[in-house]
Amino acid sequence: MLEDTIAAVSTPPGEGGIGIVRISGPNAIKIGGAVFNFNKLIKEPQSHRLYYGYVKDPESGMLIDEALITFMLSPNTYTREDVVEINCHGGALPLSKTLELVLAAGARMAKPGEFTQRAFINGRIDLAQAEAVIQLIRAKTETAMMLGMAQLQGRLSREIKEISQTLLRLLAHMEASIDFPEHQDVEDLAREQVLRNIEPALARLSALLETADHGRILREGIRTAIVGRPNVGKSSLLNALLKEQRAIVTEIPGTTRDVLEESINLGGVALTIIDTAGIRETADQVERIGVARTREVLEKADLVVFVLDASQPYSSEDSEILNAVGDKACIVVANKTDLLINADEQLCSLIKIVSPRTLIPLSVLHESGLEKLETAIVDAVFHGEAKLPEHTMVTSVRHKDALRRAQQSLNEMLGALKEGFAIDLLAIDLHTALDSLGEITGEAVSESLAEEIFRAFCIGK
Ligand SMILES: Nc1nc2c(ncn2[C@@H]2O[C@H](COP(=O)(O)OP(=O)(O)OP(=O)(O)O)[C@@H](O)[C@H]2O)c(=O)[nH]1
Ligand SMILES: [Mg+2]
Repeated sequence: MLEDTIAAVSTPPGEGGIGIVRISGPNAIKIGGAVFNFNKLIKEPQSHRLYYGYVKDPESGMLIDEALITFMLSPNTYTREDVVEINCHGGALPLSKTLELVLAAGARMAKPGEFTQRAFINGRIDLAQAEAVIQLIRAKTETAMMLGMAQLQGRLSREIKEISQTLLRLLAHMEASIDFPEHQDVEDLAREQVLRNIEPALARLSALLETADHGRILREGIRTAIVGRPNVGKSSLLNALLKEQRAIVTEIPGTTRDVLEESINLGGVALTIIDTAGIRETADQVERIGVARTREVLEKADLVVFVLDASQPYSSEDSEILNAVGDKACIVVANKTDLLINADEQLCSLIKIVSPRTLIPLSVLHESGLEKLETAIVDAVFHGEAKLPEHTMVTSVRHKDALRRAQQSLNEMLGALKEGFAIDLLAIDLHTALDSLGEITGEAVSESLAEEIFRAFCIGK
């Protein structure tokens, strides 16, 4: 696969000052040279220098674009292969025509993420670092960007490698005692080494795992679902948080029939707010589907904002919704407080009903209480401390899953050790744990999984 040369437009579609065609592989230099006319005589272009000239069709001699070209020799390149970048004008035609010429000259169209995949295969970055590239590209807040950058620099990978090193040393002890079964002292030493070193390794794993939910939320945002009966003001609340008239608001119950999703930046944390169809028993088919979707959203949410109409009595429908929320983190909003005549008393009784959940009185109409709600949202998820990433953080569900499996294998090994199981059985658990950790950095990852990860990239990356 690495024997062919790949090419793609590496800048986003649309018009821009420049657009870049990137070529990588053994024939990159030759192909780049074939489609380019230097404006003065250049015998041997130097690596990592920018040259001025024209993209030219080698067959017809037609000039396509005025451009800059860079030849970058292996190994100091993005992919570690020879790389050529042609900076064209950023328009659809100059770029697609230039790419066409490059393909005609012998390159193959790159698949999504294939440049980064080559950087991984050629050992410039590991899998966790490759994933960090997508994180960085998709970051919606500065915090998410910082997390991506830390992972790209290899912070998580180093931590994982250190833990793996410890485990590998233990494995060596175990294998020595398997090889010399007649030496009881070798086995005793192995058991003692495992006992002494496994707890610290487990502690490091749990410390990483503890950062996982926090890390994912910092990266992807808090998924906050707004739920409640029809007409209580859910869509009005979404619009107020977004500060734009995104969702349709009417006095007709059942206005929202589908799920709406929007992002805002709340003090450096991305908040994905999801407006849902009001939950109620209904004969209307469209609305029923909407309600079913609401229930799905509820399951995946990190946080639920349950909206009540404070001017209406708390009903059995309300309590049914609260039951559906279950033990998810939940903030209750008492909306339409502007309609209350005896506000204190009415709110007091609501507070009792929804306790121990926090109740935030609100009037979307009068725009009062919104700031309190925003603070409560961040508090609910971060328990008062939206910490910025100082230490290594796990931000991906894939990594979390692998860490948990490693932890499980080590715990099983520890249990077996204490029960006096044979050392070769313990070694199996240790191997499994090492494999799980290797999935994070990509040392022990299946080809299909790696493919899947890179498919999530855009073309040209
Ligand atoms: N008095 C008052 N009316 C409000 C307030 N917030 C919303 N409303 C009104 O309540 C009605 C329903 O608002 P929506 O935001 O559409 O309610 P919803 O919960 O999204 O309703 P469905 O989509 O039907 O489930 C509209 O007429 C709003 O103008 C408020 O704070 N005070
Ligand atoms: Mg609505």
